[in-house]
Amino acid sequence: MHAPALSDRSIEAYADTVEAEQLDRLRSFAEELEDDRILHVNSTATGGGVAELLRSIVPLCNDLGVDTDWLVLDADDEFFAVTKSIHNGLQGDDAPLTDPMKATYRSVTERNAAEVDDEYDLVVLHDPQPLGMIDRLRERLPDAPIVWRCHIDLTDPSPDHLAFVTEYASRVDHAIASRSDYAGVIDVPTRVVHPSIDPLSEKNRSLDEATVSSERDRLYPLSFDAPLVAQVSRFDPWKDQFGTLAAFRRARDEIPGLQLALAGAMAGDDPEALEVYERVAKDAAGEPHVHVLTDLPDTTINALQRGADVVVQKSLREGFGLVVSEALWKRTPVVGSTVGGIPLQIEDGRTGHLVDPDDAQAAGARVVDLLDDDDRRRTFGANGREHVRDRFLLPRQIADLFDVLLDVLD
Ligand code: UPG
Repeated sequence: MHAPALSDRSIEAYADTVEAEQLDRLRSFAEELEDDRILHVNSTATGGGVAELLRSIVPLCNDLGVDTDWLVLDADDEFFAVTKSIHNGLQGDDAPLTDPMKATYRSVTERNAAEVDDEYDLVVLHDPQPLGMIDRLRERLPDAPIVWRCHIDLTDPSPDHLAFVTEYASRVDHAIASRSDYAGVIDVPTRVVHPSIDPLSEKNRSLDEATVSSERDRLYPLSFDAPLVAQVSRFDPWKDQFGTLAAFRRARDEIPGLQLALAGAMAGDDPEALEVYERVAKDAAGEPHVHVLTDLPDTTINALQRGADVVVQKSLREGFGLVVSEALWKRTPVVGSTVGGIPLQIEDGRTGHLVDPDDAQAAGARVVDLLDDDDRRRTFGANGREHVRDRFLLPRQIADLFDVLLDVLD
């Protein structure tokens, strides 16, 4: 196990952005947890939504006086091939799950669990990757409740994968899911906590003119002066970059000069990323208006989400979809699919548009509607910012998390 390096956060800094009541609620829960030592475990320090959340949650919990650590599994490609298969299976894919794969999962998770020190009062395991630690953790920390935080879309899991994960997940003390529809899929007490974005992170903070200007230069030949559609997502089959490409092509028929940016990262625990990236890049080859971009720094992602006229998130499954709130916070309307957590964030006709996940043509038509109407884009953008401020910023998520942890420790 290893602990990622983190930058400090201070709760005081959120006072200008977040309602005082939300901060008071957070501080009062934090006081009740001040004698507890909490550990979060996941499978990657970089790339993807879970690492994005923990990078902000962990330092802010510590600033609030709640002693919180974050450890990342030490594992190799073989393990990550197994856990990506489990991830895909839970989201509904008919992915393989053989006995040797299960054995790999068990041995890596047990080996990591043996390294956890025995002074924690509560452990939060994120997603299926570390769940296999449960028996060893119970031996080492017999009094510490174990919480499973599931970030996955559990709308239609494949039965084999669900059975395998349930073997472990049904033995945790409590689970947390991102939407009420996912609670109850596994028979264990479950509360819903919506994820959130950090308005002060490098990815989401406001940018001054000089920074925007240097980021523009970095993104050249992509231009913020011509109409621009963007998607920011790991290269992953569920993110449906091919659907976005089809929507873009439909929109470009009506908006000459329209550009598309497909920005994607290679998360450390995602062995499919390179292959999906290569397929997307090949599909878009010969279209100079399509920019397939990899591993951009957070400041550049920030500038891209601001510079885009419309963001598209046409996922086929999506536990929540931080990228939707990231764009709305920057006043960029989003066209997204009616899956998972996306409809919690996009109010159709108020902050963006919702489309059927199979209907790329409808997505393209909605992009055109938005590009054709500057006022509508501005209004949706302003609504989106306030919707995220009310519901999807970091202090609210940590308060909800603390609320669950206090219940579990009770
Ligand atoms: N990102 C980058 N650079 C890229 C691509 C992505 O920084 O090139 C970031 C993106 O800005 C966002 C994160 O990676 O902060 C991706 O998060 P998200 O959109 O939530 O997707 P996942 O990585 O799939 O995250 C998982 C779930 C998702 C959920 C999240 C937190 O699939 O639905 O919102 O966990 O619960």
